[in-house]
Amino acid sequence: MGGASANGRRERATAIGIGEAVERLRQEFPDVSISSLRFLEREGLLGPRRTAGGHRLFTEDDLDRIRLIKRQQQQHRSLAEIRELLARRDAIGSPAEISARFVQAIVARRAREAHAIIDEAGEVGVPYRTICLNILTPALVEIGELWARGVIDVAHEHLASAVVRDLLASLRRYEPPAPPTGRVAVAACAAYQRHELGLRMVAALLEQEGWYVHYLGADTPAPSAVLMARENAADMLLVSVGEPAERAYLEAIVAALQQLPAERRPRLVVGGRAAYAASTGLPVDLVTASAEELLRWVATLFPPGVPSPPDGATLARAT
Ligand code: B12
Repeated sequence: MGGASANGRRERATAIGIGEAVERLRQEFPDVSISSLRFLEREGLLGPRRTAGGHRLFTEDDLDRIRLIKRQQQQHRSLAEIRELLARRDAIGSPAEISARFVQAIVARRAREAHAIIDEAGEVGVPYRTICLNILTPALVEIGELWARGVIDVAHEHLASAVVRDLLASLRRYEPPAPPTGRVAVAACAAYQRHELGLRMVAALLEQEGWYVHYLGADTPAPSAVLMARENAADMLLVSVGEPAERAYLEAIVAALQQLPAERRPRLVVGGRAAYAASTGLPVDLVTASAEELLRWVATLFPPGVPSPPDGATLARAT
C-alpha cells in the first residue's frame, strides 16, 4: 500500500479510528460502514495501520484511497479493475516523487511528458487538491529556485506555467465537484501582479467545494474587482498580492468596499506570497498565504446548507 502512505508536504499524519472514518466518509458515501471497510481490507485493497492493541488507524491518505474505491464502485468497476487502478496508483510514487519527475521533464524541455506525468496522477485517483498543493506548488517553487540560480531559462518557467494552467483545467474531469452551494466568490490579482497561478488554484479548489468563482486573474484594477463582486452579490472577494508595495492596492479595495452598503459587502480575503506584509492593520476578514487555511476557514464560516452570515462586520468596525 505504498501510495496510501505517501505524504508529500501536506500534514497528513493524523490518524483516526474506524468509527470516525466511517462517519467522515458517510457524508460523501452514505453506504460506507464498518463492515464494508473491513471487507475492502480483506480484499487487500486497503491496509490501515494498527495500534498496539490491534485497532485500525486511518490516515488522510487511507480516506482518499477509500474515496477513490467508492467512486470506482459507483462507476460499476469490478474489484479486479479497482485493484489494478490502485496498483498503478501505488506505482507512481509519493507526491514529492511525482513533483520531482515533473520538474525534471520541464528542465529537459519536455512539456508533453510533464503534462502526462501529472495527468496520470489524476487518472489513478490522486486527489485534485493533493495535485495542486503537494505536487504542482512545490514544483513551481523549485522551478523558481532553478531560474533564480541561473540553472534554467525563463522559457522553462513559461513552459511550466503553461502546462500547469492547462492541467488545472483538464484534471478536473477526474474528480466531480461537490454540488453547488450557492456561494459566490470573485478572485483577482493586484494591479500589475502577473503571478496568477496560485489564485487560479485557490479558485479551482473552491469550485471543487461547490462555489461559483468569477476568476479575474492577473493585473485587475481595484474598482473593477469590487464592481464584479458587487454585481454578482459575491459572498467573498479573494485578492492575491505578491509584493508588500501592493498594500496601496488593498487600501483601494477596502475603500471601494466601504462604499457598499454593509449588508452587500463580501468578505475580504487577502492571500499570496506577500499577504501578511501587504495587509498589516487593514480591515480584512482573513489573511493567509495558504489555500488549505482558506478552505478550512470557508468550511467554518459558510457551512453547507446554512444561509450567509451577516456581511461586512469587519469593514463596518473599521469605519
Ligand atoms: C511562474 C512564475 C512567474 C510567471 C507567472 C505566470 C503566471 N501565469 O502566474 C511570470 C513569468 C509572469 C513571473 C514574473 C515575475 N516573477 Co515570478 N515566479 C514564478 C514562479 C516560478 C512560480 C509562481 C507560482 O505560480 N507558484 C506556485 C503557486 C501555486 O504558488 P503561490 O503563487 O505562492 O500561491 C500559493 C499560495 O501563495 C496561495 N495563494 C496565492 N494566491 C492566493 C490568494 C488567496 C486569496 C489565498 C487564500 C491564497 C493564495 O495559494 C497557492 C497554492 O498553494 C515563482 C517561484 C515561486 N517560489 O513561487 C517565481 C517568483 C515568484 N517570481 C519572481 C520574480 C522575481 C518575478 C519577476 C519580478 C521577474 C522579472 N524580473 O520580471 C516577474 C514579476 C512579474 C509581475 N509584475 O508580477 C520571484 C519573486 C522573488 C521575491 N522576492 O518576491 C520568484 C519567487 C522566483 C524566485 N525564486 O526568485 N513569474
